[in-house]
Parts: sequence; structure tokens; C-alpha cells
Amino acid sequence: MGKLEQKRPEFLRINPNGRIPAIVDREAGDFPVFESGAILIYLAEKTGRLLLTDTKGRSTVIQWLMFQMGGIGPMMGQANVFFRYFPEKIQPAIDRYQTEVRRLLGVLDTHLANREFLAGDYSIADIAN
Ligand SMILES: N[C@@H](CCC(=O)N[C@@H](CS)C(=O)NCC(=O)O)C(=O)O
Repeated sequence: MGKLEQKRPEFLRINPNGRIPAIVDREAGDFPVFESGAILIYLAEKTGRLLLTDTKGRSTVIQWLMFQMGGIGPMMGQANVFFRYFPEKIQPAIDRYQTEVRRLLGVLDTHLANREFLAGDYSIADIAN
């Protein structure tokens, strides 16, 4: 990332969004996959592991995967940027994102209080979160 390789044309052909992670499946005609959640689903479906296959089980895994993609991931990202890297200290923004991250972690904590994994068996939802 330091060399901004993720913004180069050859990487943008794999991930038009210019971010990591992204993979290329050499066993599938160099099929590119970007977005960590999409990569996890792709690999789980390809290998038949870490993603329940019945409709409800699959949905439960994907719900917790989306919870990370739409919540934990971006909110932690913003919390980190405003707290650590932003040139100005904008306290309301720091508070907003830190409060939201704490709330989201509370949701995980409550859900995991009486179960070992987020969605039944160990799955890509646990890996992502
Ligand atoms: N929603 C994306 C987020 C990807 C993302 O934000 N990646 C960051 C590192 S964690 C990145 O590539 N940052 C470098 C940049 O934006 O150039 C995913 O889950 O894959």
C-alpha cells in the first residue's frame, strides 16, 4: 500500500475500487474477485467449507458477514482515521465513530455470550468479524 500499487492499472483490472484485498483465481481462468466478503463467499463456495448450505443457515452466515462489511469494517475504519491519522482532531467525529464501534462490538458480545460462533458452526462470518 505504501507504494500505492493498489491504484495502478494492473491492480485496478482486478479491483476497480483500488483497495485490498483482492484475489485472482488462477484455477478459474484468472477470475478476479474483490471485496473481502465477496472473496470469502467465493472461496467458501468453491471449497464447500465455512458456509452453511441450507437456506436459513446460509442466510445467517451472510447476515453476520454483512454486519461486518456494512458496520464493523467501515465504522472501525473511520474511527481509526479520525482518531489516528486525520490532520485535525475533530472530536465530534471521533466520538461518533468510537461510540458506533463500541455499540457494534456490544452487539457481537451479546450475541456471542451464549454461543461459540456467530452463525452456528465456525464460518466465514467469524473470520470476517
Ligand atoms: N469493503 C472493502 C474495504 C477494503 C479497504 O478499505 N481496504 C483498505 C485496507 S483495509 C485499503 O485498501 N486501503 C488503501 C487505499 O484505500 O488505497 C473490503 O472489505 O474489502
